Amino acid sequence: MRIKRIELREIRIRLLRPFETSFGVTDERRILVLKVSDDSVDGYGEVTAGEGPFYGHETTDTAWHVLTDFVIPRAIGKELASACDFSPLVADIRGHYMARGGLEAALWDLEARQRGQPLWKLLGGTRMEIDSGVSIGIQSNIDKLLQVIQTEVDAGYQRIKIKIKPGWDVEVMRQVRAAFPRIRLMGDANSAYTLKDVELFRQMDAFDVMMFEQPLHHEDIIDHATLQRQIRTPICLDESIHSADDARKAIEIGACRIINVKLGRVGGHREARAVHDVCRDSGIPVWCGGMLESGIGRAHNVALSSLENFSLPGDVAASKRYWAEDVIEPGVEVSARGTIQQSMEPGMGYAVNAEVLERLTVRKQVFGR
Ligand code: OSB
Ligand code: MG
Repeated sequence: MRIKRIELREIRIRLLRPFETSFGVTDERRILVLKVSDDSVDGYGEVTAGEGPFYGHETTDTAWHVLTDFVIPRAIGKELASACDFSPLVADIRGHYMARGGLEAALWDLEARQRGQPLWKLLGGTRMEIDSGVSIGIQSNIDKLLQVIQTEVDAGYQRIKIKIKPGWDVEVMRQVRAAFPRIRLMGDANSAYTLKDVELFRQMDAFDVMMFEQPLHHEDIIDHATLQRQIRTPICLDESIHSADDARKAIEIGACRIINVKLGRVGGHREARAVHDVCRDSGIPVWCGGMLESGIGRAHNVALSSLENFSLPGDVAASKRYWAEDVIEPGVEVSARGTIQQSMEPGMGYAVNAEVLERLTVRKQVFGR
C-alpha cells in the first residue's frame, strides 16, 4: 500500500449520558478520526485520547499536534508492504501512543480492505463472537447505580464493571454484591489509591470481585506487585501497560494476573497483538478495554477482541449505549446473550457514514495528493 492521502479531522459528539471516573466527568467527546487512502481504497482509524490529560498524558489536542507535526510527515507518501511496517516509521517518537495508534489502525483497515478480508481475520483472530461487558461510571448514589446495573444485566451484558474511588468503594461493592449475588463484577479505580489503602482492598476481597483494575499510580508496577501479594482478588493493569515489554515486566514481578489491552494505549494493533501474545504465553488472560470510542474505534476493538487470549468479556459495548447517532452503520450491536458477532465484510467490518461524520466535524486537515 502507498500512503497517498491522509485526512485528519476532529469530530464532537455528545454522550447520551455523562461518564464519571475517579479522574473526572466526560459528557462530550472530541475525537480525532483518520482516513488513509491508497489509490482507490480508504481505511479509518480513531485516536482514543481523552479531552484532558487525566487518564494518560495525551489529549485530543496533543494528538492533533503530534500527528500533524511528526507522525503524518513520516508516513505520507510511504510505500508499505503491510500495516505492520508502520510502527517502525514512528518508533523514534516517545509516548503519544494514541496519536500513533490512530493512524496505525487506519492502515490496518486499509490493508484488510485491499486484501478483501475482514480485519479480525487479518489480525489472526478466531473468535467469531465476542463476550461483551459494560463499564458503569460513578453515580450520584448507590440506588441509582443498582438501577443502572439492573438495566445492563437485563440487556444481557456478561460482566459489570463499576468505577471506584475513595469514598465510593467498599460500601458500594458490598451493596452491589448483596443486590446481585451472581453477576460477574469488577472495580476500576483509574489509579485513585496508594499502598496506604491495602486494608480497603482486603475488605473488598470478600465480595467475589473478578479483578481490581489499575488501583495504584498510572505508571506503577512495583507497588501493584506489593498490593497483589496482600490481596486475593486479581489485579488487572490498564494505564501502566504501553507495550509487550511493559506486560512482560509486570507479569514477571507479579504486578497483575490480568491485563486490559487498549488499542490506543499501546500504539496500535501490532503492539496490542504483541501484548496479547506475551500474556498468552504466560497464562495471563486479557480483555479489550474501551475509551468511549465512536463506532470507528469500537469496530477496531471488536476485531482485536477476536484473538484467542481475549478470554474475558471486554468493555466493548453497543453503540447505542453511548450515542444517539453513531458514525458507523449499522452501529455495533450486542445480542440478548451479551455477545457481538464479527462482521464478514472486508476491513473493520462497519461502513462509515460520511454524512454524519462530516456534520460532526469541527476541523479538518488533508495531507498528500
Ligand atoms: O479506565 O477503562 C478505563 C473510559 C475512559 C477512560 C478510561 C476508561 C474508560 C472506561 C469506559 O472504563 C470504557 C467504555 O465503555 O468505553
Ligand atoms: Mg481502566
